[in-house]
Amino acid sequence: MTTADIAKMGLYDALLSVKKDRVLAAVEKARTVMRPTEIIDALAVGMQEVGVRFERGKMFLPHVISAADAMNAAVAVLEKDLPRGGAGKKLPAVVIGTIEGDVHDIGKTIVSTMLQCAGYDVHDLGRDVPSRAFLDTVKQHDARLVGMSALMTTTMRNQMEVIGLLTEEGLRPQVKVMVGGAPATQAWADKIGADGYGENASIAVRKANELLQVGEVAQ
Ligand code: HCB
Repeated sequence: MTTADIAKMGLYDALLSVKKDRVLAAVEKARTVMRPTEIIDALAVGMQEVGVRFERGKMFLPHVISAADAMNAAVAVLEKDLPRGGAGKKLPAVVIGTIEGDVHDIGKTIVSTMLQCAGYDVHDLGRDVPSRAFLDTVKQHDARLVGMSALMTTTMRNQMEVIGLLTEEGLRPQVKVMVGGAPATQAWADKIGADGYGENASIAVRKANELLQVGEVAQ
């Protein structure tokens, strides 16, 4: 087992302890052997396990809230270490948000932060965003990509609604759409006519680069 594997396990265990100080200490250790994006992805795996345990009744809402708080604190610490891209380059405007009816924003915020670090002009609309607000912001900033997050099976259909609005307004050819959030899959993206699916934040940045034909930034 490599030191990076040990650090990864430490991050996972710390997140499942739902203790912010343990998570931040594990992040400090991991920083010496892992890239910031790898640390964020490892914490996201831990957060998904928190979800599984919550579903099985092995963790309760206060645990989920504490884990979410620890995750956000870790991302805030790591933000300054994230590779900055686009030096001298002006990357296109991107609109991102969590879809209407859905308040889950941890994953969306990670993707938003990493897109900003990659040099995109990110317009983060936050959570519980009405479908029309995505469209209006695309028009206002001449955005080239919409990133939508949905964490619930009951809200993910709103991603389809936003695609419908972009199509109605004739914007679909020039505006790429990327979906994400735990229930999303490539099959879902294909079904609703999205251009891409971001399984995690690193993949989402790579997918945005690919869709917008932007050169990669080292991660
Ligand atoms: Co919440 N919740 N929750 N929750 N919650 C889920 C999502 C359930 C699956 C848990 C369960 O019951 N099994 C479930 C949804 C079930 C369903 O599908 N119908 C659920 C429920 C039901 C609810 C409430 C309704 C509970 C209640 O009040 N009874 C309520 C929601 C109210 C509402 O939205 N209207 C609720 C509330 C909460 C909080 C507030 C306690 C908290 C959210 C805090 C916050 O986000 N600020 C919370 C959390 C934390 C979860 C779980 C445990 C974790 C979600 C998470 O943060 N994952 C989740 C369980 C699960 O997901 N299995 C549970 C970690 C992040 C890093 O992963 O997938 O979001 P991610 O993001 C990835 C990836 O998808 C991708 O990159 C990210 C980074 O790697 N990505 C994108 C994300 N967005 C992208 C966009 C792109 O364009 C591209 C890539």
